[in-house]
Amino acid sequence: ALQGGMLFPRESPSREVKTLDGLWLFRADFSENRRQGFEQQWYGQPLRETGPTLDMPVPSSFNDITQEARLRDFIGWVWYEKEAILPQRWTQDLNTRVLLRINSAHYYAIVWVNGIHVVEHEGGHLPFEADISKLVQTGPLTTCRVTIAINNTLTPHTLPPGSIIYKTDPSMYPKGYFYQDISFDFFNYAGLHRSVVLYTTPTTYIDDITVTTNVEQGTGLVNFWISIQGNKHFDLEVRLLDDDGKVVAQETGVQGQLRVPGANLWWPYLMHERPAYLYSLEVKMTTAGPLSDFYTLPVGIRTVAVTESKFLINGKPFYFHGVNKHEDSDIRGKGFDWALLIKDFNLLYWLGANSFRTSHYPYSEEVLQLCDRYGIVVIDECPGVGIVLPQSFGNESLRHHLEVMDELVRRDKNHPAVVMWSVANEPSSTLKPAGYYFKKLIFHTKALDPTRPVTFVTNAKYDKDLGAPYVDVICVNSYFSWYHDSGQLELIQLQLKSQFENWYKIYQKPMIQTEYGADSISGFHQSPPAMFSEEYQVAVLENYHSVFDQKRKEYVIGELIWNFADFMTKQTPTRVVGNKKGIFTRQRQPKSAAFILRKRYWKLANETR
Ligand code: BDP
Repeated sequence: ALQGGMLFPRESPSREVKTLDGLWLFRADFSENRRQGFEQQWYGQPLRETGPTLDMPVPSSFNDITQEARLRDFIGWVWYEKEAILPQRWTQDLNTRVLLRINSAHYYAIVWVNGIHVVEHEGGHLPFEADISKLVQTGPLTTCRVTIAINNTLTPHTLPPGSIIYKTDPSMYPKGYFYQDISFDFFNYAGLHRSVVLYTTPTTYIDDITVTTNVEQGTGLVNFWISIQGNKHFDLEVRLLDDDGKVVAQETGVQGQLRVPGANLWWPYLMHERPAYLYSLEVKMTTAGPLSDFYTLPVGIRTVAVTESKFLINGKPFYFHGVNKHEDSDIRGKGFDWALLIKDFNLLYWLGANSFRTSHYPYSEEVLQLCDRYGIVVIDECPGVGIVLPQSFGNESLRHHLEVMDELVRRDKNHPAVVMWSVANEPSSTLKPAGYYFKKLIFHTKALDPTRPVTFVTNAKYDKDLGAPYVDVICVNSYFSWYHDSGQLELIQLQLKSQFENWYKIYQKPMIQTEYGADSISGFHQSPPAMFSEEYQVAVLENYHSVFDQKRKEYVIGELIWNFADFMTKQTPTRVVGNKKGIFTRQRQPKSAAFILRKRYWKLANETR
C-alpha cells in the first residue's frame, strides 16, 4: 500500500508553489557501461564540473532537442540538474514543509538534493515527491541543487515492458552492441516530461482527500475522507461551494457526507444545458497552535453504472464518440505544453468528440482537470501496453502492475471526468497465465475504487481471451482491411458485425470499439481508394460507421477512432516517419477523415442532447 496522498500541488493561503520549469543542465552518460555518472558521483558536484553538458528544456523529452541521432536513440542514464532558489521563509520557518515533486520522469528516476539521495521512482507517467524540509532548513543557505538521474531502459518487468537485445556476431556488429526492443507502437520518449515543482505545506497538513458521489432523488451526496498528517489534534471544516461561491453544505471531521438538495450534476458536455458543473470542496484544517492548512478540490457530482447493454452516467445512457490520443508532438516529444493542450481541446470541440481514452498511459493531471471542466469523459488507462512476453505475466510484473494501479487511482480518483479504468491495452490475453493475472489486477483495481467500472482493451479472439471474463465493459480493437485482408474494404462490414455478435453472445456486456482506423498520409489521394490515401482512411471509417449505427441500438456503447493525431513510433518498415492513423497530422491539421468524423460526432451529440 502507498504511504500518503498525492494531492495536486495547489496554491492556498497555507501553500506556496514554485515551478522549476525552464532550462536545466543535462548530460547523457555515453560511457560503455553507462555508469560513469555513479562511479564519479555526478550528483555530488555541480554537473558542469563533471564534463560537457547541454541546456535542456523542462518539460520536454530530450530525444528530439538536438541534431544527434545518438541522443535521440540513447539508452541508459541521463542526468538533469537545476539550481533552485528558495524564499527565506521556506528555509527558516520550521513549521513549513518543503516538498520536491516530479510530475513525470520516464522511466526510472533517482533524485538528489545538494548531493543527498532523497527519492527514487519507477514508472514514467505518475508523480512522486520527497519531503526535503530537513535538507533545506539548515542555516542561511537559500539555494539548493536538484540532480535527477533518469534511465529509460525497459525490461520485461517494466510498464510498458521491453527487452534489451544484445548482438554478439563480430562480423555484423561492433563489440557490445545492443538496442532497446519494444512491443508497443509509440516512440519511447524520455526525460522530465512534466513540471518539476517545489511546494510547501504546514507541518500538520491535509495529506489526502477522497471524494465519491451519489444521487438520491435529486439530492447530491458527496462522501469525503480526509487524511491529516502531523499533529494528532486538529479541527476540520469541510464546505461545499457552488459555482457562484455560495456554501451549499458543510460538515466537520475527517469523514462525512455532504447533502446537496437539487444538486447540479456533472454531465458530459452536450448531454445537459448545464454540463460539467463543478462544486468546490474547501477543506480547512486548524490546530490549537498557529498551524492551519487549506486545500480546495473541484468536485463533480455524478454517478456511473454499467448494465448488460448500456453505460449510464447519471442514469442516462452514454454513447462514447471520441478519440484515442497520445502525448506526442514535434520537438518536445511527450513534453507537456499548454499551447498544444488547448489546441487539442479546441480540436476535440470542433470534432464534437465527447470522450477519449488515455492510450496508452496516464496523461498529465492538467489534462484531466480540463476534462472535468469541459465535460469530456475519460477512460483512464495505465501504462500496461505491449504485455506480450510470457515473462511479463510473472509475479514480478504483476506486483509492479498492482502498484501502478495504486498510484494511478490515488492520483485520479477524484476526477468526475474519469468514468472507467483500463488496466492494459492489447496484452497477450490468450496466454495461460493471463487469466490469473487479469483476475488479480481487475479485482485489485475494483477494491481500490468500487465506484468505477474496470476494463482492459483486447484484440484477442473472442473465445480465447482469458481476461475478458473479469471486465465490466468489453473493449475491442480491430483493423479490418488493414493488417489482414489488406485493401479489401468490402469485408469490413461482415467482419465487424461478426466481431460484435461473437463477443456479445459469450459475455452479454456492453462493448466499445476502442480502436479502428487506417494510416493515411496527408495529401495522398487515390480513387478508387488505396491504402495510405486519404480516401482509403475515409472509406474504412464509413464502413465501420454503418455497422456501429446498427449495433449502437443494441449493446455497442462507443466508438473511439485510432488516432486523434499522427504520432512518432520507433523506426520500422511499416511506419512512415511514425504512425499515420491520425485524423489530424502531427501538426494538428485535418485530413479528410476529420471532416467525416466531425459530421458524425455532431450528429450523435445532437441525438443524445
Ligand atoms: C493497436 C495498438 C496501437 C497501435 C495501433 C496501430 O493498440 O497502439 O498504434 O494498433 O497499429 O494494435 O496503428
